[in-house]
Amino acid sequence: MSIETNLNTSLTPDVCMICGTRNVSNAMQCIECFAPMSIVRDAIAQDRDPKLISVVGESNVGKTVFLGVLLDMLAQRAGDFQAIPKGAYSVDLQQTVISHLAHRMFPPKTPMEANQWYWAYYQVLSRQSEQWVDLVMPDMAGESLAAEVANPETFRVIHNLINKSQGLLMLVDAAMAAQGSTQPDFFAMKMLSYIDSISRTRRDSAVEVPIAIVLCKADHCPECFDDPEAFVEANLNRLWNLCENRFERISYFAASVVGSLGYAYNEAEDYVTPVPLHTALTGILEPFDWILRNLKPEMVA
Ligand SMILES: Nc1nc2c(ncn2[C@@H]2O[C@H](COP(=O)(O)OP(=O)(O)OP(=O)(O)O)[C@@H](O)[C@H]2O)c(=O)[nH]1
Ligand SMILES: [Mg+2]
Ligand SMILES: [Zn+2]
Repeated sequence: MSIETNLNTSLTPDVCMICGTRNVSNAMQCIECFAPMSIVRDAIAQDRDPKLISVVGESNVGKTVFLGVLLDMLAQRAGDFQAIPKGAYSVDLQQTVISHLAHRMFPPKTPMEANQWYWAYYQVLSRQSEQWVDLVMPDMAGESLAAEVANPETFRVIHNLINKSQGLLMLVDAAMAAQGSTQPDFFAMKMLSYIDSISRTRRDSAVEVPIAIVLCKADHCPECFDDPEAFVEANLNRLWNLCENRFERISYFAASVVGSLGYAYNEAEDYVTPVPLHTALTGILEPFDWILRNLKPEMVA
């Protein structure tokens, strides 16, 4: 059996790009971490190593909605970007999110099991830099992230994904923070200290991976659009201090997907569901644009 090697990519067919496990040829998903094996094959066909960008944040913060809408904007040539999905699997997340929003619903919660996550592999051209970048962006479940952060290395796929990420978008629930809840502040702190510990950066130097802190659901507290950093300093002060002390490349953004929300009450089951009456995308591209301009040059082995 001969192993194909390539000049411009360090990838090998049938070896998972995320965890390095060798799989049987033509496997659909990695047996170890469930990443779609087509990512490796597509990347080898492109003859370029893809870069990994992860969207992190606790459950219900809005990761799936944000990523789905972002991919859809890129595919429609929003801003300075042009993007091409590599493989039909890359379109599934954006299709799910957009078709739910078109029916005035939010998409369902992401299951904890990694074999059910959506992955997107896009070739993105930034017209400003005139460079194509290949990006892999998985949609992780907030509960799995929380489980891994609480007990590091129990959820290997998350450990590998964060370790290999060349840029991170950390979503924080601005609406909860504005109401005085300390939960988003504590969760974001835990997440960042986890990233700090796996980056194995020495005490006297700061973590290099670029992290965009994105204040989500900013439609509930529009003041965060004016000055996202000031909002974080005032309402998520623990997070702000940690960013200042330990991280080299941090930037703050505010984002919202909905223009107006309604609420539907289910009498039989006694619960209220938010209904996105119309979508108004604000601040979605900016953090992505910043990450692309600040990507860490090499993957951490
Ligand atoms: N007001 C407002 N609500 C939002 C927005 N984006 C998401 N939401 C709400 O947040 C909920 C959760 O969004 P998801 O994208 O599923 O959250 P998630 O982070 O993927 O959650 P997990 O899959 O459990 O990790 C949605 O059902 C909406 O109710 C937004 O821009 N504005
Ligand atoms: Mg989700
Ligand atoms: Zn794997």
